[in-house]
Amino acid sequence: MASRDSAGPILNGLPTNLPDIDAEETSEWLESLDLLTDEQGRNRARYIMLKLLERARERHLGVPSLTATDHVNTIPAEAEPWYPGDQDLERKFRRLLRWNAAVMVHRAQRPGVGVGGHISTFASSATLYEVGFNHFFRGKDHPGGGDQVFFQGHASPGMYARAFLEGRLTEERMDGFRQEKSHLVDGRIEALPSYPHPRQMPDFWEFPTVSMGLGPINAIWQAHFNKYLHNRGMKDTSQQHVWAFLGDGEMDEVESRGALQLASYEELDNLTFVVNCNLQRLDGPVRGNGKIMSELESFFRGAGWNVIKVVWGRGWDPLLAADKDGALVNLMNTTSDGDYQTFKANDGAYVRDNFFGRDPRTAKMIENWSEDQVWQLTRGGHDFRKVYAAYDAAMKFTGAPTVILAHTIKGYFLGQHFAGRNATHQMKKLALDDLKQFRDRLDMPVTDAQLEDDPYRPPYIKPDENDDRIRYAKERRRALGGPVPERRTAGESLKLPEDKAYAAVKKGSGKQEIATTMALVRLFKDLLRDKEFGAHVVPIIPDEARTFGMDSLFPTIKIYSPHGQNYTPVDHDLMLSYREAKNGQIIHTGINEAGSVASFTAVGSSYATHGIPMVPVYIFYSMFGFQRTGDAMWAAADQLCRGFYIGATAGRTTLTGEGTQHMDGHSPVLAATNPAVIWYDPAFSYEIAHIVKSGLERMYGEDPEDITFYLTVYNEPTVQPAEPEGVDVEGILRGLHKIRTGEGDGPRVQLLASGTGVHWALEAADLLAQDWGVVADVWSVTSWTELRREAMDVDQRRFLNPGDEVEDSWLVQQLGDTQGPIVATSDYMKQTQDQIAQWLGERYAALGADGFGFSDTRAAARRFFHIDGPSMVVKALQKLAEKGEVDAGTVGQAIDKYRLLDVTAGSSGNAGGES
Ligand SMILES: Cc1ncc(C[n+]2csc(CCOP(=O)(O)OP(=O)(O)O)c2C)c(N)n1
Ligand SMILES: [Mg+2]
Repeated sequence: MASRDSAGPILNGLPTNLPDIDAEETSEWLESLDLLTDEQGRNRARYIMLKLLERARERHLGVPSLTATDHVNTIPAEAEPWYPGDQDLERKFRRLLRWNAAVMVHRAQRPGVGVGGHISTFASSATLYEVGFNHFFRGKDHPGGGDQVFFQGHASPGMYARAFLEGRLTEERMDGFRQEKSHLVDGRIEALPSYPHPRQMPDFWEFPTVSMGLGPINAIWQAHFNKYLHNRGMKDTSQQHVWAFLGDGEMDEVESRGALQLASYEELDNLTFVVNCNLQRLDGPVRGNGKIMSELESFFRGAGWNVIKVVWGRGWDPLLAADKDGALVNLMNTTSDGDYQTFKANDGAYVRDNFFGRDPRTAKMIENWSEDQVWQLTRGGHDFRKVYAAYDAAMKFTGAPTVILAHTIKGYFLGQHFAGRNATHQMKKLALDDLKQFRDRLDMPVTDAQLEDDPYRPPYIKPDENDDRIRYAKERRRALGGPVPERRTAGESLKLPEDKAYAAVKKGSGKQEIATTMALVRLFKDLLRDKEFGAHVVPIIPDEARTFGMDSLFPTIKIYSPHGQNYTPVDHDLMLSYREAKNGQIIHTGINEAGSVASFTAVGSSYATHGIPMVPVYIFYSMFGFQRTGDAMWAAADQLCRGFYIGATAGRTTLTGEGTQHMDGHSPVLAATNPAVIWYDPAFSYEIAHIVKSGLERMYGEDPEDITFYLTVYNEPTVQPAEPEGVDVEGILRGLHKIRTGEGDGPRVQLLASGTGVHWALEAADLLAQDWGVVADVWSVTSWTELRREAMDVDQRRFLNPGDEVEDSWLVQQLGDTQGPIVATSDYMKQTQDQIAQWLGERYAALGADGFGFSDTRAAARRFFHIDGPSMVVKALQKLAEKGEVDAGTVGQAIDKYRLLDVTAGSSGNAGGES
């Protein structure tokens, strides 16, 4: 195998094994390069080589692209645009922001409160944000529609400080930072959440970003969704831009990088990432021995992004212009991030000695400079002109997304104890001396006495409305369409489908056996046909449409692709041909659950971000839902998303043969931890119809709730019964309804089951009657979790309001007066069924599929876990025997009769179904 060296000088290199068809010509070219290098120096030769590469790319010669450039600004000083702002007022306003942001966090550390916050992150990114606020970010009233800005979570104090100065937040609220329930002023809560949390502050924050990595991927899918709405003709989003402000440490999250290729493939030029490269994360340097900016540059460029580096402030421009032989650039290129950080934690003398002093030519450049002058050389991310030039270029770039890599200092402006220190991220307050220096640096009208009087409460500084700085800032926002961030919810309403859309599914499947997955897909097909409503449904499918029988949707509603379909699909002559279209309705995300949830998040919050309610229906392989992307689903809940999660191929035993990493017996337990997720585990198609209808009414009806519905559906084909006359719709929706009343005399039991387990309970009821003379009522539990939540709520109300009459929960109303033991089962771990145990006392016994799944037949797997029909029978007999209602010997007889310990004797379950 060829070693890297022998593969040629350029990595992933030139094809060295090509024959040389004109050796003489080749050697002439090589000679002239040698000559140039010898006579004009390496720097000149390098320049020529780079120019040649540039030309070669222009001429499409197929040479490898350069992914890294020198550690200097991408936009040269002479190409910078004119700066349109009032620099002086903007600088003074930034100072007010710096002060108030730090003071808010500092005051939250006052004795007895001590709730913390972050100071250094915003200190490093204030200029990055302010150039955006003054010149780019569009508010909701802008004629082109508003921008969507993802703020770095830990920079929230800066956003609050701005809202405070703009008059959007009061001083009381600032003082309630991170005391969301306890900061009362005249009996009212006056508080602010720690980070961007739309659920806690729904008229302000739009995007929860503080779980690092979710901001970047969600921003990409938000930009994707904006184009989707546009290409489908649902909204003109051509003027709306998505901005994502990210940390350089955050870029190590897989979610931060894992969707970059999608953004370039889809040509998301409506998206700009701004990575705040302060070279530090929480504990210390991001790449002490390396260079995060160069690494990210290569990475993004390799993924097809437009990359703009903002490395140095304008003070460096004359030095770089004078750097004829490249000594300064060489120093810049070869200094590691760890050293850059240390420079800014020291002083001008240190920088002179340890940076410029490393080469006599660079030392000479600044020989007559004072230490202060050296110290004043800033990084690009703190120079509003450089930042403006980058944003301006990003906005004008078409055909690809842009990333701006901005070099900054963590803790900038906060003084020696903060700037560049490893601990700076976690420093939540300023010592008295630091406060005084900070005040001096910012020129704040605060006296020593004020600070000394109560060092925990340095005053906020808010000039009145007529102050030039405030007027300017507010005028800029007015011109750009109003405040940012702002979340609005008053949008258009959705006309829900009429009852007839549900009729076919309620009729059942006749003699045909169909799985509940299929029933659900049929229902959504019918809903899609609704003229007005149908267009609002957005099926989100990772690479599993065929598994779920959704390929039949391809030819009708088509797969969204901004490029359309420029090839002839291999199956073009088939009815179910693979169809992509620019106005396609299906979002096919590829094998990409993280991307799917990001897409769900953008679609499911469209009612707010775009004022257009859209209904995401994200259908996924059950196992790869809540456990793989649970955190993103939590963030979707924070973002007040609405829509349907469909966990298909659900259950620990139902997906035959797929084995332990596919057979999901626990997602409902995970989903139960998310308060915004309403889980249903329907057994029959008519239940699905009522649940989906209720979901649409609750999420998109007159008085919409900020919830998501989660349905688990199975791939086991069974006959779907028609909806029974007088079906208990309330019971279906509240979590429990009786589907069979046992006839005759004899000891009585109650059998509870959900999803595909309902068939086992029906089997058990038959066996109990036939073999043991026991009468069983059978209940379909559509939601163990909802039963529990309601029962807990009743308990809580009784606990806190002891005198009040509180109605029993549905669970107790339905089961409280029934007769006999209660035996429960499902295709999930026992904890699922145990959710209702505490209200049913010793009557209750649950079976469950605990442990890892495995590959086998359904009947064998159900027997192995002892959750099947015969296991229910034995459990019921045992409970009856405990009460003396059947003879104690029957339990052993039943175990023998059904060969309960023999997995080959299982009888519960069909074969077949897609997986
Ligand atoms: C998923 C996740 N893991 C860990 C954290 C904790 N955390 C908060 S901020 C931070 C460091 C951030 O560093 P960076 O992204 O470079 O941002 P900076 O503050 O330097 O701008 C960490 C680890 C988190 N918020 N989310
Ligand atoms: Mg950082």
